[in-house]
Amino acid sequence: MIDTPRTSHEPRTPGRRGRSALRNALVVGATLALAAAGTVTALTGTASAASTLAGAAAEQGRYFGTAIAAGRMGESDYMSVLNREFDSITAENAMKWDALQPSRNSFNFSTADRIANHARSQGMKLRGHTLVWHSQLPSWVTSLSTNDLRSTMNNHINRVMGQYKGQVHSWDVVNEAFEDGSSGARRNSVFQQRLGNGFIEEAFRTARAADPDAKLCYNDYNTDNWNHAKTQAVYNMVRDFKSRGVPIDCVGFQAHFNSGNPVPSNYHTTLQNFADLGVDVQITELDIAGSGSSQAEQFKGVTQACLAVSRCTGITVWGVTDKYSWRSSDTPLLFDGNYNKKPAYQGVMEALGGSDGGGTTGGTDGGTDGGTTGGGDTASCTVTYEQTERWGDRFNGRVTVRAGSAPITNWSTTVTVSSPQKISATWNGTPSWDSSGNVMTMRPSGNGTLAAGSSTSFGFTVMANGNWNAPRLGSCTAS
Ligand code: 9MR
Repeated sequence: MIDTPRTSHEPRTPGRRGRSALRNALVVGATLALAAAGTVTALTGTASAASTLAGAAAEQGRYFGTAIAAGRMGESDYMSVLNREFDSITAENAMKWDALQPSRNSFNFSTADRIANHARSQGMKLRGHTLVWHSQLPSWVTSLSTNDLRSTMNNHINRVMGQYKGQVHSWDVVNEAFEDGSSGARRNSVFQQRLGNGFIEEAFRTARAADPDAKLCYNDYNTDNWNHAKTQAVYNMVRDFKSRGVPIDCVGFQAHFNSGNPVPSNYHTTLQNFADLGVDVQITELDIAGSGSSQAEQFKGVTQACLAVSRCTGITVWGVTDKYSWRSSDTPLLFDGNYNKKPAYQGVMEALGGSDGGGTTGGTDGGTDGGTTGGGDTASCTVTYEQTERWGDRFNGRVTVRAGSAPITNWSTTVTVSSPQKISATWNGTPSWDSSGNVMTMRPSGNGTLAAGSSTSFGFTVMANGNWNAPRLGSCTAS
């Protein structure tokens, strides 16, 4: 379930063999789908840039994720932006110790499971945050004796990683174990006090045994500037772990930036130096206080720094919308409180080489920021996906396109499958393809008119080739 990161940035154009395999799959799949579904549209090959964060990041061999709050999962705008734009989820709070083991040996996975199930149903990856952390730690833990704390820490890791085994691509095994400032010292947490420096190593060894397929990360903040003592202290620990064979696969850079702690000019150097130790690096909690073009430039810079480091495998922003950010007044995210794309979004997309994508599902009022369409009387549409049939080697999907509160005369949306999946047939729409063959842009067959609130649907067959993840939908653009 772990994707192997690509180590170069050349476009994923299928080679000669890939192309002919694709053509064969199309012919076979088209025949099968003909029997199953009637009309089959011939497939053509027009290029178009990906129009969502996840789609554009995938073109660069990266994931693009967000933290989500379980309590917001009932909000349709929140969910449609989540499902459209992102392909990896981190639980903002639901997988922390106080949420999962509020009292000794009493585990409660229900909220975290809802998040994990959502990720699975959408074919998204899941990041695990976090196993051992001094914060959001119930008070019963802090009063344990040394031996009790050791077995409790290991038990917590085993139970939680066991619950999500095979689902979490990367776990933050230990979070924020170093002090800020110039000391480079370990943080004086209960784990440090009782178990000493060795608790970090012990946590990683336990974690490796609990889920050998998950990537094991050390995660921290204020480790972005290469010259900072904290960065050096974490680097020295990772170097020591690698030299002694302590299992560590990745380092998470939280990347909470503001004017007092701006994106450093040596950020790329930091990421590259860690990667050179033989670990992946991930940007795990990105948010940047600010607005407008200055915020956009910083988001662009961070994204470029990740793309410049082949072992930087993905970016996670710390929330979907400014209105639910842990520091909302800083407006640090990519979507404003009405789910309009901000200049920061365009900054990330420019770095990823994606197209802005145009319309969003909108919020409750009209979009204001050029590339978006909102509600009101502006033409808009939303898209939803469901799997309709499944066979031993393939499945059929149906996408329903629904007009917003105004009638529309045309629409388009994208469906992205993940390699080695291939879309082998389509019906009730006119598809075109990007150069990878993984991103299908679908437009109406003939008349694209829809009355306000009414819907139409198109369908397609996906040859699974062993990958049963749901396809990802891009934005729906209407006129
Ligand atoms: O965003 C999280 C917020 O909702 C919680 O109240 C807070 C409690 O500590 O944790 C926030 O997330 C933190 C993350 O788990 C670790 N790095 C710093 C994040 C922002 O504080």
